[in-house]
Amino acid sequence: MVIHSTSPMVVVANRLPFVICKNSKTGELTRKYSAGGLVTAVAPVVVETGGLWVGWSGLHLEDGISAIPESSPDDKSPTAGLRSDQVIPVNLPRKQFDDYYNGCCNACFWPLFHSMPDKAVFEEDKWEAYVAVNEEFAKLTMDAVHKCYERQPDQVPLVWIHDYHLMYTANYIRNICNDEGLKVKMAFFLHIPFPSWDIVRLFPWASQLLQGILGCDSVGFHLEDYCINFIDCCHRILGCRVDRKKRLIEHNKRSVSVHPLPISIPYDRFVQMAEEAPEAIKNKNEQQLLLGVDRLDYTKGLVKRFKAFERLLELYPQHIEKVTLLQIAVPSRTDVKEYQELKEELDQIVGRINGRFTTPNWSPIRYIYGSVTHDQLAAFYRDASVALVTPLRDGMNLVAKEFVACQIKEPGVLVLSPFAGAGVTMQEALQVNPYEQNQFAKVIHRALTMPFDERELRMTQLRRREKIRDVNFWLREVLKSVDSLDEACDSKLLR
Ligand code: GDG
Repeated sequence: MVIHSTSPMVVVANRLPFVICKNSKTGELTRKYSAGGLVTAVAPVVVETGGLWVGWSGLHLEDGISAIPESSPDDKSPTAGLRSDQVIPVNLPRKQFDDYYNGCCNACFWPLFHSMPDKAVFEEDKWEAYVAVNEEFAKLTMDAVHKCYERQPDQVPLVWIHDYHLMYTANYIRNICNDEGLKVKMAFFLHIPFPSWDIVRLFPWASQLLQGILGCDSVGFHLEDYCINFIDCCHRILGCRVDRKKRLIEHNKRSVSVHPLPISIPYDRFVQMAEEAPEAIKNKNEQQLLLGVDRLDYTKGLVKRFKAFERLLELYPQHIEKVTLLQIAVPSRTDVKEYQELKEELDQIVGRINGRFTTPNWSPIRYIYGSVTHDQLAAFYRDASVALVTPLRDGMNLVAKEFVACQIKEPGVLVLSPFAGAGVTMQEALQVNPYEQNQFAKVIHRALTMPFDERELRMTQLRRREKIRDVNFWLREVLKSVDSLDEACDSKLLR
């Protein structure tokens, strides 16, 4: 589907839509594309509007990237049309990148924004690295803005900044634009939750952070609740005047609009993959598959999920030899200690549960520490009886949506935590509070034994909603929220 936007779109994200690989012998650079819903949806708009993408290439300053390689002739990915002069790589010294990315983004903002402040590490030098890196992103974004004006002088570029890595970038861009007398539209989208005031104020530099985001004209979150939290923080921490009903914040004599924009998936692409993928499970009639698909991250609640599964086997032994839990845990942030410890804990729990219940013909848990191909993933989604999407906290969670899209055969059941953003709209799922083991086990049992009619009814409703509200719908809503800027925010201050 083509999405029309006249403004050249400049996407600013921690990563480019592909990584650059350097051949250690020849020094040759190539692009490696990793498919994700966001890139699939957004890259074509950047191409179509003659925009640019600013982000980290996967290499460091020490690696000495001279130029961005063009896409290869056989490249069929959504980024194939992105010419090298539409890509601006951010190359940083390794140490600075590490302080910014691991030290501040992953060790501080990630746990804090998932309302797990005890895990958050607050360190001044890491915050300083974050600020410096955000400034570097802003400078390179200005190069992109200049290129847009050279190529399309009559169009005001739309700068779209993504996620918790770049919350301080917009303010810099605004200051430079003001100095140069340049006009840009600026939007920010946060992919993780925005927590309540009581959590945000623990961050020692909270007011600077909020002012950084308020450099934008339009700020988007997955949920209404996250919008409310952000508006509340601007009011209570910065003392801004706010209009909660219209979701407007007054800052530095400007109005900033706030929008709930729940992200989604390329639904039809997942349906097609499910139609084409080979059988995932043998002996399907005798075996039921419980499926979990997550990055290995403490927010995803894997420890509690395994323990609830163990409780299920204790409370309902009829599932022994009949049900298998297949957990795909994709390695993530492997150089952070917290993640290494979690991996060890999970290895032990899986070993213990399998040791306790395995019979000559069956093991209760199949645990893949790694990733599977998209086709395999679609086959698992299609053939699973139950998907367990039970994070302790999650901005949205795309796995819940991908699972229902792929459920093209016998309808299965989605077990969903209300602490995922997806839990707010996917009301026909079986909701479970992952913190309480007995209830958790009972809900899994209910899912495994649910009558066909009820499964079908729930799944049909879930699929209908996700088909309509897919990632293209989301992108159109984002563009609408930016288009409405002129009328809503053109310096009309709150009364
Ligand atoms: C952040 C927010 C928000 C997983 N295993 C494999 C694989 N995956 C893909 C899934 C899915 C993606 O990874 C995971 O997306 P989630 O949304 O579940 O989670 P985060 O990575 O934490 O994403 C989240 C999201 O941003 C978007 O705004 O929903 O709340 O935390 O697409 O399919 N893909 C393949 N093999 C695997 O083994 N190919």
